[in-house]
Amino acid sequence: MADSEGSVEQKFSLQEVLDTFKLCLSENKEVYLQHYVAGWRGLVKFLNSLGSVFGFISKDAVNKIQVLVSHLNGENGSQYVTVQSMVKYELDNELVDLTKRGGHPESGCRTLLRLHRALRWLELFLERLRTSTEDSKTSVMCADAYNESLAQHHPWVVRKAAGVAFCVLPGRQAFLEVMNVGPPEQVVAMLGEALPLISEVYQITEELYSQHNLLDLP
Ligand code: 1PX
Repeated sequence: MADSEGSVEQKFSLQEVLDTFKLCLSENKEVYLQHYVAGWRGLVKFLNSLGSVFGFISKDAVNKIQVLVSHLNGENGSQYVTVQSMVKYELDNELVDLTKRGGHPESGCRTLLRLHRALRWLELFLERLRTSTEDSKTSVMCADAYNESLAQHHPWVVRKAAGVAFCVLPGRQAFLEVMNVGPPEQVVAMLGEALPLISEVYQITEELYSQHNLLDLP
């Protein structure tokens, strides 16, 4: 399995994240929570390799991953096999704060929604990276993708901190190198393979959340 739980030294590889997102979708297009979380673990590993400026971002992502893992490993874990079953279970049992924060601040639904919004950022960013040229700036691609997606859900202070972090991102070439795929053309090819998968997982989750009116969970 592509999950790298517990491994501290393993290097990030885009291939590994790609494999995990491949495993995310079941035959009838349900999203396996276990692999979704493993995909995020891989991405966080990458973020950590970029340095401590990104610590506050990675900390929040790890926190959300842990909340989901504890649902998965909890006594009702069998209800959390897919995002679809999680949504059904939590809604049927009134385990989600729907309009304001209350007794369920760590529901699977609201926690996954935060990562889901971040997945849209990832999709936009990777698409920019894929189609970028040698003189493109990662900081600009990252900020543009952020402003188009996640930023709309963040207060001023978080947007400000994110903006500062983007400025210290490595340049395009170094960035492509830390992906551990090979020469730039190969990274671009792999991104071309990864993006439709990420996009499909995003789209399926988005539709599910929209059907159940869950896109604005507090
Ligand atoms: C192959 C290239 C891969 C790049 C991988 C990068 C992985 C990025 C992981 C980002 C995960 C961000 C999760 C954010 C979830 C969130 O929106 N949380 C906020 C709301 O949570 P709450 O529980 O309070 O409702 C929370 O306030 C967030 C705080 C942290 C700041 C989040 C800024 C996100 C910027 C995303 C861009 C990451 C830049 C990475 C550069 C490559």
